[in-house]
Amino acid sequence: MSEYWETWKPTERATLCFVIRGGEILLIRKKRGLGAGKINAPGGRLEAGETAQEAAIRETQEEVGVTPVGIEERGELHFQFADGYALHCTVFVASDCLGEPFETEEADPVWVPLDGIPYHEMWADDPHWLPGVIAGGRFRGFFHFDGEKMLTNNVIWSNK
Ligand code: 8DG
Repeated sequence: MSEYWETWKPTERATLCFVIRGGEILLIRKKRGLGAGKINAPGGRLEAGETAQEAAIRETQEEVGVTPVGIEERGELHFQFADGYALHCTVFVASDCLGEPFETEEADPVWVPLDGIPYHEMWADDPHWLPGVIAGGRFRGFFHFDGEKMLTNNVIWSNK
């Protein structure tokens, strides 16, 4: 890993929570905020005093009305944007959720078959790590973006 990332500090911290159950994955069409219009997992920025896991659960509840269960941390994303914004994002996978997802002001939920993930509607880095996460892997990813354009990518997988 380059010296650049060793000294890198995020401006903000966020989470993503992928509920994967019965061959399907719970995704959202995000309606507002960073990445509006894109397909993503539920998630968002940490509030003061919250752990990443608490934020992942809260954001999933707020965005699509379900509570993820069997949650485990599977990766860390490091995003450096050209305008200076730096975002750290912890990636969680949940094995189930309580309740039925419903549309909110923030997001429209959709269950997608694992072999039909719409990467062309997602952030450009996602195909570099989401397939490995679905296969059970753990990773750290490091990316430079200029707006929505990915400039560099580096994903490191750890042994299971
Ligand atoms: P808001 O309510 O304050 O508007 O938003 P929030 O929910 O607090 O934060 P957000 O704007 O939704 O946070 C950005 C979300 O997007 C957060 O979950 C991390 C996620 N995200 C990025 N970049 C990328 C990316 O490249 N890939 C994926 N899959 N997710 C990303 O910010």
